[in-house]
Amino acid sequence: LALAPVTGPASNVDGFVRQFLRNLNYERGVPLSASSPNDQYFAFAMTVRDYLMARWLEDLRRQRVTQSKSVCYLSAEYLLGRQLDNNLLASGLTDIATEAMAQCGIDIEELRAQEVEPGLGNGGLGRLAACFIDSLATMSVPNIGYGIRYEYGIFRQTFVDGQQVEQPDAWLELGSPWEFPHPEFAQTISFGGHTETYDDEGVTRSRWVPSWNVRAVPYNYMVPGYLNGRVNTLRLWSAQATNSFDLRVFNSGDYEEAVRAQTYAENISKVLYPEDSTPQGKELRLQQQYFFVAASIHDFLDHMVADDFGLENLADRVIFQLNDTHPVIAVPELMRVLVDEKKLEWDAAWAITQKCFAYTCHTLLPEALEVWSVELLGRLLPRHLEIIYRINEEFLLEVRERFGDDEIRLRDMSIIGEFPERSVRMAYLATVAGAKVNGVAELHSQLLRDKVLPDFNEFFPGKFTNVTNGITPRRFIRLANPELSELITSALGTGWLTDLERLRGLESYAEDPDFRAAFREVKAANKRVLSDVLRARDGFEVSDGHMLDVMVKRLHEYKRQMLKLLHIVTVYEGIVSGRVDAASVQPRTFIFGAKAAPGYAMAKRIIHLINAVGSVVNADERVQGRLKVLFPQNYNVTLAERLIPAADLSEQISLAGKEASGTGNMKFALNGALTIGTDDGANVEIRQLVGDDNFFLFGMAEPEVEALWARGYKPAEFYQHDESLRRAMDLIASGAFSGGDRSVFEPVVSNLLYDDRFMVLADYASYIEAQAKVDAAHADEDAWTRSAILNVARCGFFSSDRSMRDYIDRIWHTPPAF
Ligand code: 26W
Repeated sequence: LALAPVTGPASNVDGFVRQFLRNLNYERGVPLSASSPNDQYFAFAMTVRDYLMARWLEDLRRQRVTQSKSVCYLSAEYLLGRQLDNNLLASGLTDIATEAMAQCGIDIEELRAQEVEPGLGNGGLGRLAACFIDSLATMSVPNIGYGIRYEYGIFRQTFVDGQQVEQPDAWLELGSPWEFPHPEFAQTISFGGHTETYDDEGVTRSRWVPSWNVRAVPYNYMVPGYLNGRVNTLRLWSAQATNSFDLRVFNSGDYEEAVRAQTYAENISKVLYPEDSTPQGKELRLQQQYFFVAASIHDFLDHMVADDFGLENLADRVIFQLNDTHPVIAVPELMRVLVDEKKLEWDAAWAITQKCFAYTCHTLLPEALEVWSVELLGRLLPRHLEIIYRINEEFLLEVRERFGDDEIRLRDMSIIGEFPERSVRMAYLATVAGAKVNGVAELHSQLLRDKVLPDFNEFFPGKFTNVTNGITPRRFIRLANPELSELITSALGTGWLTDLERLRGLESYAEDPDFRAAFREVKAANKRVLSDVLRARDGFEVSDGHMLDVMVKRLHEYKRQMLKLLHIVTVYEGIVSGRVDAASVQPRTFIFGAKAAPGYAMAKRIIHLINAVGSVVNADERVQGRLKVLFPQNYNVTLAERLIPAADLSEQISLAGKEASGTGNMKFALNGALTIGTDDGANVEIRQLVGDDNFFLFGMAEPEVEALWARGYKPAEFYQHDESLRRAMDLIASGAFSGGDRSVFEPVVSNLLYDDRFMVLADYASYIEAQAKVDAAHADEDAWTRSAILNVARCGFFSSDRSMRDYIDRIWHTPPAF
């Protein structure tokens, strides 16, 4: 990879200082002497931005001029994390900027702390999108990421008496130096109304007569590649009321009603829905989805496709990658544009559409598969509903041709479901329309093919494929773990950050005692950094010499934070009951990080219980120095970057067959934590790569889960037959963690005993046994470090650069460079 020459206004310390002061004076309107940390942060960020600007403009121009194939990534979420350090790293300016700030007498750490991370996503899916655009820029693949500029991102989580309370995330309150509004490229997006047919020179055509519209204003964000001088674009849409919007109401003299209508339009990009996995079927959510995909498609067609570019060849110019079902309404929108506006024949339009889309599925939970009621879809997007009906009709005709009048199969495969209400199955629509459909880890893709969509797999041979997820090593190794990065570079030289398989070279170092000592020192240093962060942020004290056992991810029953908690209660109960000698227990600090969807009552009870167990355990002298439970509030990307490099043990304990992939699992392994995990998602591939000796496997595999369900799962039987489990559950039920009040956590206990959809009790014994192995392994410091190094050495596969290569080879077929 060629290092881009450092040129431009800020390419040396003097230049950086001058440009910084200029920005402070002319963009912020303050002298250095009177500037606030926020002013300084802005001027600093603008200086980095200025440096990247020429490249950005050039790459935008090139994307238009060359007319080579672009990847349009359509995603309702981008969980970006802080931008400043990433953009400094990508531009190679870190040292220059640090020195420049020192010369100005400014503490660069204070500037970093000013940035509020753009939390425009819920979890895995949104963070994956952010990793992918980083990799595409680094690999010089022309790409536009399209999404929504939510005014409020994922809520800020606080705990009040141990219970989650949500607060709005006003990330734009002080503005953002990274965004560029382009009102001149606004699109008008319509909704509602009715459809009609009309005579177009002897041809009967349909058209949509909408009843209201909003303006979609694009905001551009730079996506710089790592030291390659490329800058791609992330384009997020913001909703604004149109002037014409309520002319009628204004004219009727109802000023207040008109202003209310304005608010209605602007609500569309107001807030990110915090549900991750259970769609609520809310009208505003469908408005968000259509709003951003319609704006994106029109934007691309209007500004990126040359006038003389034949639409029949559109697939040579673009692939729209659908990040889960959230953007799938793009399919009937492109059909509407081609048929109603460009006046193509239906079959020609459908042939184009089927080549321009590909669909990634990110879940296996049936309740997470989005459906929209026909009533709602028809009211908001009547023409799109007609188009969906026609797509379905023609699809079912083909199915009938192939399989005969198999009514059950036809009903099962129909894009329109009939129960409990007539609705559009978005995953089916995406599957029928997409050139390819992929899952996000080998196991997930296999289950998708064989269990979720088997009829479609049979009908469309070759359509289903896998691309295992990945993570960007720039953010999650280089930025999050500078000490480890330096150690790796000292062993392997540079180059590994863009060719992560080179980490293999570390295997031999696992046998080198000096390297192991240095590796341990890195971990220890990262723990000290984390300790400082948690002290400042949450008032926590992290004890020295503890194993850090970390479980960070969304709170969901399938991920089984309850299983982790039962382990903690088991160890605690063992010590306080006197059956286990405290001195024999390996000192451990358990760290949780998790947000619960605001409407997910059971998840919120589990958060409450984690905090309750933490308060009791941390205050109990009998386990002092041995056990500690920490639950910092508001887990986000910024905190993840501190927690992961400090972790010893990574908890990946979902019920087999439920976690599509997981990406936190990859981040931990690449930062030298060992995994305790089930045979689920990408854990399977991690274990294959690192080897059984370097991974703590437990629990049922997916076929066993299936078999137990088939036999009839009775969780109470596990409770009755396992004394240790009984003691732990009884302790929770006794009110020991709720001041003697047995009612507080009764629903959690009952749920486990009588329902336990995710088979926590069935996997408990196996988990406890695996945790005993963890204790034993951790007692041998050298062997543990050896395993940790091998985890790093063998996980290069999980770079999102590799994921992008797989998408290019298997799905996009885009040329590798501009
Ligand atoms: C409200 C509807 C809804 C439904 C599903 C919202 C969000 C979703 C997402 C698909 C949930 C999600 O983030 N899935 C995660 O995607 C990651 C990236 O592929 C995977 O690593 C995780 O296993 C998967 O849970």
